[in-house]
Amino acid sequence: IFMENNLRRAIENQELTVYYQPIIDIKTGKIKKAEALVRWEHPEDGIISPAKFIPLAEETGLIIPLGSFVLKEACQQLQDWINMEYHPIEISVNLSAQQFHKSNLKETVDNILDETGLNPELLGLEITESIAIQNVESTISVLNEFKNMKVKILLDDFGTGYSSLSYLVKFAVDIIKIDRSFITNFPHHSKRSAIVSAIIAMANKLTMKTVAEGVESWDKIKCLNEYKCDEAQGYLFSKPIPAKEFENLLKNNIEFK
Ligand code: G
Ligand code: G
Ligand code: MN
Ligand code: NA
Repeated sequence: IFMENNLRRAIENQELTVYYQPIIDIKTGKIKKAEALVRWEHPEDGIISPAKFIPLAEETGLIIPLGSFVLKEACQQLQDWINMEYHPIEISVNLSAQQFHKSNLKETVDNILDETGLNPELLGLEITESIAIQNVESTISVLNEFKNMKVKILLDDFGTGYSSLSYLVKFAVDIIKIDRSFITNFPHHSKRSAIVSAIIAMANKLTMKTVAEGVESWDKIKCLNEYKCDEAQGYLFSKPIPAKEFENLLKNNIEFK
């Protein structure tokens, strides 16, 4: 209860802030997207990781206002960067199960796009396989609504859930994010390399794009490029950083090469 009230207050007092992690176009080395990742700037305890408060937010329903805050903040931030005519990018925002299945998410997203003026094609929503399979019928219909709106869908942490590959046909997914666990030890671990190359080949055949998560070294980039992976994200390029720092990367038209 103590923590719950603290989190409630944090949302009201605007102690939540959004960090951004670059997602790189492997071919050009340029920034292609920013993933929005929430942080709690606690007045005494400093920065608190979402891993510590997202589960609580989900249990208490606070994830609905929290999630709307992150969506609005990320869309507004990207529109600001577009207005400043920085190197153009897209944004992606993580969703939780409740937001996806139990709130009027389409209306929320519609309103935020309206208020911020952001082009829907520049917004991506990240859902995990476990969110998607919680209610397959609901997932199919929500994803089709976003497809009609031209909002992109990213399947996060791909390969760690229990979903059947047949869902890739049923669900209107645009981008597969290959989970960090497959990228760690890759390309030296031959079984992991086989899985990574197979996921990328499958995605390409399904005309989906791929993002490799958790990339921490250049040898991985070289190999991912050979496998025809489109984009990469990880500490090799940057950890999640505050908006102002991210803005400097855009301003300087940074190329990671
Ligand atoms: O950024 P970090 O590695 O600390 O994130 C930890 C976890 O919290 C990740 O699984 C990430 O997807 C999740 N997370 C970060 N920001 C958000 C958010 O705005 N909404 C939801 N639902 N999850 C988030
Ligand atoms: O679950 P999700 O993919 O949304 O989690 C994203 C989180 O993964 C980021 O918030 C970040 O803290 C973490 N992350 C991003 N890149 C790396 C990386 O290269 N190595 C590690 N260990 N974690 C990363
Ligand atoms: Mn994510
Ligand atoms: Na992930």
